[in-house]
Amino acid sequence: MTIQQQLIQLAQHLGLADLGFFRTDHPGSGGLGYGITLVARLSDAVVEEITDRPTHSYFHHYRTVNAYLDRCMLEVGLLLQRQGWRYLPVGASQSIPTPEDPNGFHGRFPHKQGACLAALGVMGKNGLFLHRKYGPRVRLGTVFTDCPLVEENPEELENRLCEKCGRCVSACPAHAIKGVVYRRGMPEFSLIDPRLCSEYMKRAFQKIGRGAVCGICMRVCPYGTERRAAEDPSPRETAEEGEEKEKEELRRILEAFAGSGWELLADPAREWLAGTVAPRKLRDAVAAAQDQCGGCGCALDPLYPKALTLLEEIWGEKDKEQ
Ligand code: B12
Ligand code: SF4
Ligand code: SF4
Repeated sequence: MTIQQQLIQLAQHLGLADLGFFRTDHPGSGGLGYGITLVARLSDAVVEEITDRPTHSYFHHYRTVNAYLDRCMLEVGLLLQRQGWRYLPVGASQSIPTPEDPNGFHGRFPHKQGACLAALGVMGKNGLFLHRKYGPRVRLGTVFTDCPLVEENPEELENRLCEKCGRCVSACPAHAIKGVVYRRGMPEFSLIDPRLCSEYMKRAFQKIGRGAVCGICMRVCPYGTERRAAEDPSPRETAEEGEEKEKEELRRILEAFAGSGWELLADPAREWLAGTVAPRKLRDAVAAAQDQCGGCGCALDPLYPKALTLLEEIWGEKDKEQ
């Protein structure tokens, strides 16, 4: 298994929603040259309780997810280090004041930039990174390394939804969102005024989130929720097309499993293809096979994590409903 496959497997094991790879010469990268973006999904239930103010639950969730991301970045880094590479994690939510920016409106590296370069999504008018599937309801992390990783999605994605929308602009109580659609190469803070946002949070939400959170511009954004039902095919394809492709890919993997001659895996895969096995049973069989054979270097190795992800993506929600 390549190191990149191991990283993807680790990310799945840790419960991350997505992982991306990019090259960079940003000064924050410590000259290491490669970046890994980690994406953690926020709870829809928590985000949807945000109204014209954040909630205590959101503030707690924000802190928990930051700690979780910091932990995941460490695990990713330790895996790289065990194999002889250097790693440098960027604090999930650390602002670093400098003489040029005493307010600390910058981190060591803006995670959003890495996430865009890894083509995991796009920048929104709200100044947030919109994940291609989950919209702005994600938090991000970045690990730099000198391990030469392959960029999987060198093309940056396009955002067409913001052009027709402006919900975040009207919802922002601080009038901090300028209403501009992001274009590559724009100067910093072309999208939002960080001072208006920060001062408003500190003034209005001191007793809820110690002035560190708000999230209204994330709550109201339809990207990743209503986008799937809308006509806009950005960033890549409609949800239906995406699901069809995922099903087709899963079918090909299961055909490989069915032809493996390994009972543990071949039997449930064959039953799946014949439509006679429950998603949960197949998932358990693939996970057991991965435990027993994963990492042995055979052709099935990279297929286990892929199959588990596809099963989760296609059947995860439906399975939970059962
Ligand atoms: C400082 C900071 C703030 C400041 C400044 C906000 C800002 N927009 O930078 C303040 C206090 C205002 C703030 C507020 C909030 N924040 Co804040 N904040 C940060 C922090 C610590 C640093 C951001 C930074 O360095 N900004 C510098 C500016 C210049 O960069 P940028 O705006 O991020 O990105 C620009 C470029 O990177 C460019 N870009 C995109 N692709 C490319 C490619 C290339 C090649 C180049 C050159 C540029 C480029 O596009 C952007 C627009 O100019 C990050 C954590 C981190 N290290 O990233 C969290 C972070 C940005 N915050 C986050 C969040 C969620 C919030 C809030 C909703 C508060 C909350 N948690 O409830 C609000 C939202 C405000 C808003 N609408 O943007 C999340 C965003 C998640 C997401 N989905 O995008 C982050 C990433 C934390 C995390 N770990 O997830 N925050
Ligand atoms: S609310 Fe609308 S305009 Fe704002 S970021 Fe989301 S899609 Fe774009
Ligand atoms: S976090 Fe709140 S104050 Fe800041 S830009 Fe978003 S809606 Fe406006």
